[in-house]
Amino acid sequence: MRVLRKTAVSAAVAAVVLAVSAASSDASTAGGPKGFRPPADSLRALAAPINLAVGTAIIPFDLDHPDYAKIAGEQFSTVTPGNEMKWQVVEPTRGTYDWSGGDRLVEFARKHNQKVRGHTLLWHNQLPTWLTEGVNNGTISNDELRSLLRKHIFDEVTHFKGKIWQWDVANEFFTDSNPSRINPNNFWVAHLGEGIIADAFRWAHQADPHALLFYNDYNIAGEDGSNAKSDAVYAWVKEQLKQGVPIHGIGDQGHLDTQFGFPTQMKADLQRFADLGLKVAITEADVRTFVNNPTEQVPTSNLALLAHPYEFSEMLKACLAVRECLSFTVWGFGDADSWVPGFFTGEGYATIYDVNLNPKAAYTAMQEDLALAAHGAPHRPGSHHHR
Ligand code: 9MR
Repeated sequence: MRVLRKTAVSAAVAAVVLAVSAASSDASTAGGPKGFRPPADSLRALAAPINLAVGTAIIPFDLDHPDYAKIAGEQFSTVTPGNEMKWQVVEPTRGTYDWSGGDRLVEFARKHNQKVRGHTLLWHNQLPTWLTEGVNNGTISNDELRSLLRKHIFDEVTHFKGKIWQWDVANEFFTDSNPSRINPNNFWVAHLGEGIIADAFRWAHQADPHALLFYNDYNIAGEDGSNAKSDAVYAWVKEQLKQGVPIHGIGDQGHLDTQFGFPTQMKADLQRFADLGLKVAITEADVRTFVNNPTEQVPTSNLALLAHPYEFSEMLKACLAVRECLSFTVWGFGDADSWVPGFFTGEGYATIYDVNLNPKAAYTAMQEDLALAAHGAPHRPGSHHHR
């Protein structure tokens, strides 16, 4: 069945692509400024008619590699720096900023008519050593830590002001427990209290009132099975909104693993955030599975091979079904560069292109879903019964 469906839809993709290519260069709305036009069958072009941004994290930061840069530019309408806007990278030495990576990404995005997701201002990971050491050895007091954070957020958001579409202001504050709650042992919470999250949003909003400010986390769209983490974030964000905290969106990272099955309430969870008046986004999509050989990235079973495109497709469809879902971003697009094998022993195959940057079945599934979402299925001629 799956195979038949795929064949039929592939024909639909082809038909749409022909129609789009035949149209005049006006189709460049899908594309970009003069001189740059993405292919009609690219993910970004297929998603353009419904105004969904399809994105990728730029990991590795390989914008000089022609094959890599070609895919990054042609397929995606939004980009996220994998690491280049994190505090550790932008202020490796206290008081000395290095914006070079972030600036480079912003320039790449401008050339390719892409929007930028800024990532991330307040997180417990990838902090500069001078900061964590200073806090741990007592030379940086909590008061000073607070003013350092305020300065970090103001300086960074101001530096990129007007160039960032969505900022992941705060990242990964909730526990993976049932019930879930803001982690009291989180570096920021332990030193400055839970209210620091709201302050971060207020500071970011003051620095760039036009950027959309997101709370970003993993397993907050049902991936934990119990929905406990989603419930906790939902209750928290509802309260923040009541207090007037400038939070505009919730990002579900979307790091899935085929061994757990697809989280069927993803769409409902995204929708209930949207019903609070928030935008939503899938911000770091990938689907890992068990692999035979980490360097070859070949799944161990047929089931895994089938589950992989299925889960990408279901996740994309959950976003497509929710009007307020603005963007669907994958966390890197090539298996050779994914973070997964380094973090999950024995797992991999998590992205939509293989180790040689050839598109996988998950890529095709996304093309098909986007084509259907944007253009519908071809109309059938009426059937006449002959007696
Ligand atoms: O992809 C990032 C990788 O290069 C870094 O080594 C890692 C450090 O923790 O962070 C990765 O990105 C993370 C993102 O910033 C937040 N969500 C989880 C991502 C994968 O670990």
